[in-house]
Amino acid sequence: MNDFMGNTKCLKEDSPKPEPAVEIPRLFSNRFCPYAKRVKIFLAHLKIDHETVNIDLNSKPKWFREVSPLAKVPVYENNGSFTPDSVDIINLLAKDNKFELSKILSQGEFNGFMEQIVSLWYKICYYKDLSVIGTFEEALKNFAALESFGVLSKCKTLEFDDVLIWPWMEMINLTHWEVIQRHDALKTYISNKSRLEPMKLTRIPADVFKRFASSHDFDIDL
Ligand SMILES: N[C@@H](CCC(=O)N[C@@H](CS)C(=O)NCC(=O)O)C(=O)O
Repeated sequence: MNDFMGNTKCLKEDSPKPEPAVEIPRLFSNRFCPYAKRVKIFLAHLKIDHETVNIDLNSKPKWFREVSPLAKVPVYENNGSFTPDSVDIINLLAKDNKFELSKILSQGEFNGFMEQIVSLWYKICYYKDLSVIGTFEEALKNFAALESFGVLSKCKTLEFDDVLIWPWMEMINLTHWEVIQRHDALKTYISNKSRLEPMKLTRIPADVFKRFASSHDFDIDL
């Protein structure tokens, strides 16, 4: 797995708390967390040098709630302040770097992606509920048919929507490659966006993802 994701073992229940980040910002992360990956994609795009501290989500460090009140990754630490939540971190980075965030998908279309496609995908892949496969494929097909997604899929540049949806698109392409192949807009999307540098830097190799999905070992291959 590319080192940009931070190929260091996760801190666990008894791991000591790291000293405050002084020279460069720090991301409390996890190599397999799609929300952390959103932030990694944006950090790569902005070329922001940073340190990565991976957290074991099965055995969280005792001090973790001090930096993350909901005990979730990602959390961005910079100059003594801690920002949780991928969207809040991305907005903060955009503001600090005077980066204009423009969207092609409407808020409703984006929410639909998260509420239908992403949640059904978790049901299938994590909870092995195969009864929703038909509904999942239908939702993906409807998303692929959106005019705005057609526009997004043809853009060969990184758009704000990509930062938010790519981590799941990448995983869906790994787990449901044959469904992607049946829809031109999805195929074009994967093909165009996987060529972008931030996507290359944060890529999960298929074999590593497979081993993680069957073991849920956050330190797999390290
Ligand atoms: N809304 C948060 C969600 C973050 C999130 O759910 N992260 C998961 C890992 S992918 C997590 O830390 N889960 C730990 C837990 O819920 O105990 C964001 O956008 O950053």
